[in-house]
Amino acid sequence: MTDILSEIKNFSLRFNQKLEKLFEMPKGNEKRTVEAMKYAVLNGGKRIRPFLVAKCAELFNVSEDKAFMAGASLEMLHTYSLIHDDLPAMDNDDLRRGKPTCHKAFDEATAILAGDGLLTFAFELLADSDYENEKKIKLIKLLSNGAGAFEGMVAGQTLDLYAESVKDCKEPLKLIENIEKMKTGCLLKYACEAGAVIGSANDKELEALRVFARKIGQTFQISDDILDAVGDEKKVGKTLKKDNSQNKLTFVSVLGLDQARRIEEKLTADAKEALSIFGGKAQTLQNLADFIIKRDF
Ligand code: GRG
Repeated sequence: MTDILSEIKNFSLRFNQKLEKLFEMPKGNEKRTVEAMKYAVLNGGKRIRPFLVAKCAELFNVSEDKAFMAGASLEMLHTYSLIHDDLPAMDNDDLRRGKPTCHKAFDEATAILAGDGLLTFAFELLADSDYENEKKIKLIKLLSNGAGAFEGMVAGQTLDLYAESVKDCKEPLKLIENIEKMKTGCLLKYACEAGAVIGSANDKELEALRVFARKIGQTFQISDDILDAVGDEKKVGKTLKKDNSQNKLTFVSVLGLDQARRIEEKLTADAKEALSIFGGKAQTLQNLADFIIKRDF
């Protein structure tokens, strides 16, 4: 656990140094939005998604440097979703990554623009990257699909908003599983797919990584719900116990804490098993699966 934690932290240090260099500050007043984008992106964050891209790519002997641009563009997109999720019209949060949310540090209009800017920047980075054209197009297609409103993250967020108004839901577990699959799972799936695309994985390898992603996506959301219920606000860096006070459907409210923990353990075992075709090369990814359920932030 400590090994994987320090591996992720060391990765983040290298990643953040390169990430910062991607922001060129405009000279005019338009720089305010770019400052807000930079504030939100460089404001902490575990960097799990770019770490996943890099480690999946490493299975195919692709260097961390080569995987960087796919990870960076994903982190831009992920941060846009956090900025917009924190807005008063959505979750209305004051704290993100232990610091004031983007709309608190700047203002609401700037935070909306910063999210828009990051979403667009993600695709610009991929378009400008030095991956071969065929891979670039695949990455752009997969990312837009995973982030989008038809079956991706925006679709999941839409269902989540709708779920808040559903009274007496008949199949709550099905509903939250579906929300999680799109809202949280799609970007984690993309992270694994991106590593596979960069590494020219074959169909069997791509499928194994997709199964792994699905399982860790579920554990990621369950652990997020557990942290909301019983986590330490200082460590997690955001306002906790909101789910309960808002009567939200979550894995903890539907299954109870013990059952949620049992399911997480089974999913983690399945995630690790999915990687068996890669042998010892997948050890770090298997450790990451363990980290996701044991994390306290
Ligand atoms: C606003 C279009 C739109 C989408 C929002 C990201 C998201 C969708 C909602 C955030 C709410 C939430 C708690 C989602 C569950 C899991 C999740 C995505 C947590 C945040 O990701 P971490 O823990 O965050 O990787 P860091 O800060 O480490 O990057």
